[in-house]
Amino acid sequence: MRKSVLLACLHALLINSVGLKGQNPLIRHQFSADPSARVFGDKVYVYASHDILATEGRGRMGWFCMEDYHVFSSSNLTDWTDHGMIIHQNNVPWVKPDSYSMWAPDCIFRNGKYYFYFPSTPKDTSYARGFTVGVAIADKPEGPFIPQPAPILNVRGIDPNVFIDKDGQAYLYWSQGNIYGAKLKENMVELASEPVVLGNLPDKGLKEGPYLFERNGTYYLTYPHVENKTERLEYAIGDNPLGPFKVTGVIMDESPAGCWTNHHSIIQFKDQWYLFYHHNDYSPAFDKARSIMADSLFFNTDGTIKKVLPSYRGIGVTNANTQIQLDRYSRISDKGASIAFLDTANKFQGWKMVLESAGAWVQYNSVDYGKKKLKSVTVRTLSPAGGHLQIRVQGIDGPVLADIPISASNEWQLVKVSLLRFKPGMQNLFVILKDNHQTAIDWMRFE
Ligand code: FUB
Repeated sequence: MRKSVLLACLHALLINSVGLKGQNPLIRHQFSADPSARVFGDKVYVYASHDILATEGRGRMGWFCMEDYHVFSSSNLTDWTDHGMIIHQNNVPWVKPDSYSMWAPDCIFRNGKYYFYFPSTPKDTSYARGFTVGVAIADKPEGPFIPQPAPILNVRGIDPNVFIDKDGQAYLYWSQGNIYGAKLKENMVELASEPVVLGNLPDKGLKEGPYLFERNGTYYLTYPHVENKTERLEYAIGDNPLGPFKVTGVIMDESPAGCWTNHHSIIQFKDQWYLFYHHNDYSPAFDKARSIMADSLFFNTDGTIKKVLPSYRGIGVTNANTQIQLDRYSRISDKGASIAFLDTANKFQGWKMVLESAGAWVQYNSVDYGKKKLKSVTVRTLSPAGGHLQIRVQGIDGPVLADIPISASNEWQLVKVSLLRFKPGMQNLFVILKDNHQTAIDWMRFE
């Protein structure tokens, strides 16, 4: 094993023990992209690609640079574990060494095994002149995954996605300008039919990243498509896993920050549907360094999908006795409320909430206060002129939980006050600035 691979493994083991906290972006210690979320047992696993920044001699500057994959899991959608690197480009026999082209993957369970599908550049161009797709197999969802010696024959392209129908037939989808599909053999590593171009999708504009699922007998083929200038997530429906499909709608509009790609997956977990996707929040100036996000997804009664608006709040419940990152808000006031990086030199430090005029507010949904009476709240805050915050629940005019006068300081400080009352259970949290003294909030926690 190469030294770089060994170091990556050690790094992953360290991260594994740290634990990551929900909200968007979901993964907060490294870039992550192309999430393929899967429900295995009572957990959600996310197989993601891993953007790194190209440097001289490492990848192509200004382009995607991806050498390995990580898998993340959660049983509550709030606490995520990084299981570390599962595949590295230089440990796959057929991948061209140091090609940094480990693009969007997928994973599926069949007959006691986990099959991980990934695209990359083959060293032997007789497989494909660009990308092809290979498989690695494991006994557990987090690996270890053993790569097959050769890629799947007759597949040229990127973004593999696998679907197993109710009758047990498995299908492989991928993209190369168009979206292709073919049946897979029972062994899951060979095609059982000639690839076909999936029909009746938009003719113009790149389509890629297919993700197919079935609900109530309808097959939903979902895919990023460039209708205008950058990708948006669209879907088409059909009666058969290989189509034909009817273009039906948009799942998510183009990234408001201009991230050119989006790539997604859709799962149902404990009666709720979720969309996993990516934007470039930790790298606003370079959209090839992306971060995965997740938001709830809802269907209309006729089976069409309601458009998903990207949020900072994301998914999962936040316990009141953990650090509540208000900058990952559900809503803010039209005036006087904004977010900013805590440290522009290290964006993985995250953001702060900035309130600057009397009446400016932030709403943070789904905080679990539990049953046991909480007595105080601590806020990490910075307020040069000394601001005055108020915490309410249930609404902007709801019961006041705490009044927090902050003394003037140019340093971050921890301010702790007693709660005026306690409201048990799940609540939406509102924080309001009562004066015109600019006040930044890193986090708050109830005790
Ligand atoms: O991550 C590299 C490529 O960008 C993926 O394969 C595409 O789907 C797009 O997200």
